Amino acid sequence: MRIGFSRLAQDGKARAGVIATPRGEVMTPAFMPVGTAGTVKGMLPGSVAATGAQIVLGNTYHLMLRPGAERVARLGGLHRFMNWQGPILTDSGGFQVMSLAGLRKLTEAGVTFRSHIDGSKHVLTPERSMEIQRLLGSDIVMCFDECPALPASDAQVAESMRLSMRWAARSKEAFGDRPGHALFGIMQGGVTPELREQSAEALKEIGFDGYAVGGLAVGEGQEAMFGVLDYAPGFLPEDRPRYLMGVGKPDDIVGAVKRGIDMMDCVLPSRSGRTGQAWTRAGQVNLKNARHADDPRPLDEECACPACRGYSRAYLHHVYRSGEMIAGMLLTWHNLHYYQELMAGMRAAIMAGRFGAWEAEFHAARAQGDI
Ligand code: PRF
Ligand code: ZN
Repeated sequence: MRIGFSRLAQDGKARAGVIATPRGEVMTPAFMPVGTAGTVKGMLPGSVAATGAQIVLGNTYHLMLRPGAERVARLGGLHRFMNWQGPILTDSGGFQVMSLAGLRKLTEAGVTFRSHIDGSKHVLTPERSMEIQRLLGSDIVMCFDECPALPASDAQVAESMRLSMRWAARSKEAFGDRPGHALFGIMQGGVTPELREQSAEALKEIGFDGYAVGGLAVGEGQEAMFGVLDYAPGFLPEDRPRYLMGVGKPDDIVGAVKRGIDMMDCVLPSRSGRTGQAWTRAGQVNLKNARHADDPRPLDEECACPACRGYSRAYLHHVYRSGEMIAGMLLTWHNLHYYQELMAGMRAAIMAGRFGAWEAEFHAARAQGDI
């Protein structure tokens, strides 16, 4: 079976659809929780699914260093290893090498770098990244790309984009023909329309199952990001999923979907859950704050997640302050639940042709402040 994408409805530029994979369907717009090292931190796979997530993300960079891709393959692949039977998308490692690794050397061939864990030396190329993602058993494989660190000159962004497009062609060649598995290209080009268009043209020429917008949410700010998203998705084929990598806060996600993005991933809901931050209809709530110490109310009266159904703000504050593991577990669950509710709300609104009204309600609830 080929991985397919069906568009079910469109409202303005916002799209609702479904990605069909041999491991199950993914309704879009979709938010993918990040399971970097073979776990969505603090959550059992069944709990991740209970929040409504239908696909999780894994990372080539982390898994190649520890426990190693060949070892995961010997143990039956990543789905079996982490006990997540739904679809998995893996990032290719290029972005994480540039942001996490120690000493690194970039050449036409690929990147040589030192592990952030033990300083050991490794090489990633488009070919090796495809091999690792195959060993992991990834359902949606990402091209090996380079995302230039900011600040970068126009010439650097252009040169980096062209390198990423040569690597995209090598990724496609190395990926080969693997029915049941998809390969996504990654658009680069910074905040320059001409470079974004050239990148999209190069990717379309090669031909991919889906197309990602990379190189955003790297410090340019929401206004600049939305500026690119006003035109960049329009350069990509309408009949393939569009994935915005590493985004974002709830209002970033809503703005991206409004501009034609179908998939997103971000560590924010899980990472901020571990640091005492909750995301709600009314915006961000900091459970560290002493004002919650005597508050018997749930985090959000209207939320159906276990943290809100079973516990008070006072309890969440207490366990966070006490350094108890359950604090991160409950807040991660709530945050992932909230993110999935957000996606479901947008999906239903797009299907009903009322995305504009839904968006107005989303912003109005946040403007009211604390709940
Ligand atoms: N490329 C890859 N992964 C990514 C990015 C990218 O540009 C980003 C940028 N926000 C996040 N993750 N391969
Ligand atoms: Zn909740």
